[in-house]
Amino acid sequence: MRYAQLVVGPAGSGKSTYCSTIVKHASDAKRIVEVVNLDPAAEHFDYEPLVDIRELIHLDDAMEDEELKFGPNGGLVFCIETLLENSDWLEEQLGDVDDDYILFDCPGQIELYTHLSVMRKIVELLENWNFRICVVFLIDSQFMVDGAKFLSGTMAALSVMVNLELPHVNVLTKMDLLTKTARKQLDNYLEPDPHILLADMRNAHSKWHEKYAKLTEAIGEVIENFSLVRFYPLNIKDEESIENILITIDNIIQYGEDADVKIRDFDEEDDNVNCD
Ligand SMILES: Nc1nc2c(ncn2[C@@H]2O[C@H](COP(=O)(O)OP(=O)(O)OP(=O)(O)O)[C@@H](O)[C@H]2O)c(=O)[nH]1
Ligand SMILES: [Mg+2]
Repeated sequence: MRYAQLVVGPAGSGKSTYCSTIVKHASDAKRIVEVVNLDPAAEHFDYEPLVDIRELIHLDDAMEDEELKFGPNGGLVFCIETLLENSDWLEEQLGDVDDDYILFDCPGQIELYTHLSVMRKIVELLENWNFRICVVFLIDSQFMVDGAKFLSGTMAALSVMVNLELPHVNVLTKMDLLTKTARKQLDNYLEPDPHILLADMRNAHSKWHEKYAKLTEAIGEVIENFSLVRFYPLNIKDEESIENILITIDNIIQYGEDADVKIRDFDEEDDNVNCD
């Protein structure tokens, strides 16, 4: 068995930072976690990728092509489709290492996960290659601190769940940036309680709420009754917070239960540092 996290979420939600944070945290525990960059437009990340889609195709290739003439969003979908057409390339790059653990750092265009089928096809490929996958949906906690935003973030998380049909963990990123008041407000929502949400939206006296109060209420109840959506806060400055997220995901993909946990001999590695 092989293990993977598909790291998805809106633009700038912290996907690449999450990947480098998990790699660093894991390596401190002498555990090997690799990252694959699936973002053809990535400009910067703080990890050494095992595989980089930009070596196959860069967003600029699609946008600057005289015939294709794609804009950034169409170009991105084209790049992921190109990756699918070249699945042999990806398979070869990933190798065939039993019990490995890979984070897939995905692009930030939310439509890739909510209604297009390209990411679903990537998932099918990975499953065929024996990966057990957990989707990690990241959302910036700063956009979740009032009732309406929380509801809209929840709906985004739900549509990813429904579209990708995989075990799923929602993570609230950038907790270190929240003020005390915002953190308190967010705590009310972490175990989603439609009553608190509704009270909050009622207090907002918005026209939308007046008109759609029943809809908001119904959505809130569906979320609660089916325990559909839960959010895990992540503070990358707190090792315990990182560990909690990792343990949660490991349990979901049953990592460590039937895997020979990979441990790297760091002393040996340090003697052979390759600085190219
Ligand atoms: N303080 C703080 N900043 C963060 C955190 N996560 C991400 N950032 C910052 O937020 C910005 C975006 O982070 P990225 O990790 O590049 O986000 P991304 O989701 O990979 O972005 P795209 O790939 O462009 O969609 C960067 O400036 C990060 O330094 C966090 O947990 N805390
Ligand atoms: Mg990124």
